[in-house]
Amino acid sequence: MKKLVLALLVVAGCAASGVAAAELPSTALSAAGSAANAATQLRPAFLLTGALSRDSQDLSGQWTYSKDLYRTGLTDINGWVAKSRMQRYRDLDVATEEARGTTDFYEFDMDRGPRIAVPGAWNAATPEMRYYDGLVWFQRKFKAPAREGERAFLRFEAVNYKAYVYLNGKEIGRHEGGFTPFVLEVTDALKEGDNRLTVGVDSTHDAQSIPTFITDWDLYGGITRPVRLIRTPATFIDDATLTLKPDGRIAGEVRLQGAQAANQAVTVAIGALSTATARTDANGRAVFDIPAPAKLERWSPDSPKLYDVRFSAGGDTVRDRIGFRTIAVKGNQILLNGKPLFLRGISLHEEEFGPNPARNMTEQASRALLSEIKLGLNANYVRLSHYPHSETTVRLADEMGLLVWSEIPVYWTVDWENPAVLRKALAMQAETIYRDRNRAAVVLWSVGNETPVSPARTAFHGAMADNVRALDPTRLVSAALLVDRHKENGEDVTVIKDPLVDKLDVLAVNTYAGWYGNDTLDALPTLKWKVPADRPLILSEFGADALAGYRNDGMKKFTEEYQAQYYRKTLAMAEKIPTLRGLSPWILKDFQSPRREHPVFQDGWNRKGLVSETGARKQAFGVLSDYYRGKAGTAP
Ligand code: GCB
Repeated sequence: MKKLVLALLVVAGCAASGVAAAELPSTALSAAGSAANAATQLRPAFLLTGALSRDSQDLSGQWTYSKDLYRTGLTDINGWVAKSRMQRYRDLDVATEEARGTTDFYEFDMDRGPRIAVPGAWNAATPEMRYYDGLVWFQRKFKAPAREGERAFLRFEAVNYKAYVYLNGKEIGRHEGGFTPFVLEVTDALKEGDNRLTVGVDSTHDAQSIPTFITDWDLYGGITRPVRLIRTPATFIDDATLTLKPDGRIAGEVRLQGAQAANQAVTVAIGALSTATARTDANGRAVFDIPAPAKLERWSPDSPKLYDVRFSAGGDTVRDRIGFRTIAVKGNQILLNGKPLFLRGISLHEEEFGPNPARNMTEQASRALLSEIKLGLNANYVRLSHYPHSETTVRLADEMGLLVWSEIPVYWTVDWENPAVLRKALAMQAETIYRDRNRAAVVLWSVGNETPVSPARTAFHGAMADNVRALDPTRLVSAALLVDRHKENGEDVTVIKDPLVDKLDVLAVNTYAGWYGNDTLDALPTLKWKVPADRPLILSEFGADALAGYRNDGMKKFTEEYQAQYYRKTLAMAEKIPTLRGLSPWILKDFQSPRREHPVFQDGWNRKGLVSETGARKQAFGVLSDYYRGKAGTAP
């Protein structure tokens, strides 16, 4: 095995510089190098925290597109620079050029191409695009009025998986990673009047991408979340954060960018409750550490109180709605605001209700899913699997009162020994944490899902756990681990045999006994679990497929009855684990997966949903809903 000195990796900001994480240099840190140092270097050049509250131009709508399966718009044969007749990003009007009748010709025309809705995955757009996996060029034109003295940025909330961004024919930046936002400055590239924005989107995953090319969910290529043109003053608030610390004080930080960033007065107002001031240092950074106002109401799922928080400095203002709560682990308990808590949850993919989802998480689409969880299932918790979900969803969880498990797609097998892959993972974590750290709902950062134990993999996850703690020491670290079953004194015992547990605050395991494998459902409650007594445990997944409406066929697999009985028996098994502090069964809704090709029961859908893709509740939904109703309000 190659030796990986994980602690010695420097990770430079990736989206920030407009450079893909994979292309970043890897330099060794000095002896002073630490996870904290490395984490600082993961900060993208621009964050625009609170972007959603800013003056902006939403570039959603109908864009045109051009498929480019052989990537000839990026590079020609033998890796040469692309032929000009293939370069989709050129700032030209093909029809006008053709009318001139020169010897030049073009093998694309972005203006006369087919249209597609942005945001949204192309897979849902036309039958031809359903399984398209490769490069597609998108274009839209927009008018930008001149604004003297202001800066302009493009903020992409997510492009799956790689993005190549051009404005008016000029490359603005690149980004790798399908679920995190990136911000590119376009102050100099923006023109008064018409602008041509072209984005190359490559959905292809490989052995070095995160995730790799095999998952259990759909490809969903495209500009899947909104794109906005954002204007700021010349010196502006790039980042503003506020959090309630375990000691009862409120800590925060504001970062200014621009020529006047140093030595500026900064004000933070928490609703009408309190106002604090500070001054930025030479780097434009101001920190706050103030006593929590006596009347501060704590955020919780039962009372998801959010405050309007206003950060002001040097003529710029950013607003956010922030909840204040503490989260901690004590022995085998999880404490929310100091009180023991049981996480009544469910797992969720980012896929809206409907027969042909496009992963377009409008507020309405997201609210429909979260309402089914909060109100239908009586839940207080959601596992947002297996990648960072949209900002819309996380903000709604804040508003509706659902605690959140957040993860990046370090899933199944990853190229553990490759430092470039680790760099991507750490950068992705940083982008997620910087985006969501003002969200009270988010309490758990997960560092992986079902990854097979090996020294290289454990070192990789260990570096991720250190990175999370350096970026955000206020939340808990977990990972969805595999369980191990063996015989002890002739008895079948389920254990966690994974050295990664030493790096985690909360243990979590996925278990599918009764679905995968040969266990009968009646055997489930008798299965013995031997897990650490001094640590909280979550069952991060369990589930069984059922086709909605397939009933009364004995207790066969894929019937609703089988799934319902599977839930009853698994819950009975779970009840016997004394350190169990939460559940997020797999999964709320049937979701698309190219792995699931049984023509009668699956037809391209993973059927472990408690509701069908169109929202029809299966019998097991009622089983879990009743169970959670009984659990609500009882001590864990
Ligand atoms: C798992 C994975 C999840 C799959 C699920 C299944 O363990 O974490 O992504 O979809 O099992 O349905 O098999």
